[in-house]
Amino acid sequence: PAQTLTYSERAARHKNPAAKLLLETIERKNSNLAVSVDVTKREDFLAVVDAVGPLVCLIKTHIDIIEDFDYGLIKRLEELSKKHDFVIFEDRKFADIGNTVALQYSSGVHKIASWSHITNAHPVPGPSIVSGLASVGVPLGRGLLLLAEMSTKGALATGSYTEEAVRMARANSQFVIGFIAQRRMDGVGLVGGDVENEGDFLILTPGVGLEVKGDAMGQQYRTPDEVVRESGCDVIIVGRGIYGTDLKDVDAIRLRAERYRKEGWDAYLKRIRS
Ligand code: BMP
Repeated sequence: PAQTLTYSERAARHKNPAAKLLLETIERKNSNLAVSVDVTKREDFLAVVDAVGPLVCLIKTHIDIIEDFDYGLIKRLEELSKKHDFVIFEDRKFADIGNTVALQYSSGVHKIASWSHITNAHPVPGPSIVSGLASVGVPLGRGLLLLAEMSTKGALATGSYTEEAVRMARANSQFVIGFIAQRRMDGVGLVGGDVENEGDFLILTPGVGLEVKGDAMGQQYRTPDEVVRESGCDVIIVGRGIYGTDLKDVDAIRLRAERYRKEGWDAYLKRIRS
């Protein structure tokens, strides 16, 4: 099972270019840390990305919250991605019919498919959301994550919904590279199948924090060790725990990123050695 393999062993087995790139980047940088840069001003966004860039495998964006967005920001983000060697994941959470999501992914102000290596979707519309996004993303070598679970209190993505999400991924594993989830999905919803030969899905996990257990709006946090070692997830996604409340203090941001990077990496080393 993928859980006991190294990231580079898994990179060699993947065909999807985005999955390969992410796994190789994790190994090269000894970092399974993704930072979610949820800030609303372009210059703050770029400053945080530049500060944490050397320490992360991936930068997660919510590009639609940037108030002074123009396409030049994408060029700057791509330059930083090359300079610091990280993958880009636009956390768009598509959730509409195939035709609409294909347009939302390719077009509009943000043209997500043209710059984001990875994006994600809610499985709620059924398999047509994957084929709609694949029509745009596959020719560009992109990868898709399905939201199989969520980190929030009272989330509805549980039980048979989660199982169906995993089945949708298995049926489209050239484009669906993994899940946003809280645990490994190996064998989930598999009826009479062969768990040993289960495809290798990446698990990217938000709801990670070292200082607090949650926020006032339903978010719930676990530690990198709980997420990576105990639950077998592959990438920790951290937002406020790293960029904090003072966006000008880039030294403090960098220090927090290094702390999470080390905790996430140590948890992975413990996992593969156990
Ligand atoms: P923070 O670490 O500040 O709580 O941010 C978490 C980030 O991960 C947010 O960008 C949020 O949109 C995202 N996220 C989440 O928190 N839980 C999920 O289940 C799925 C998410 O994409």
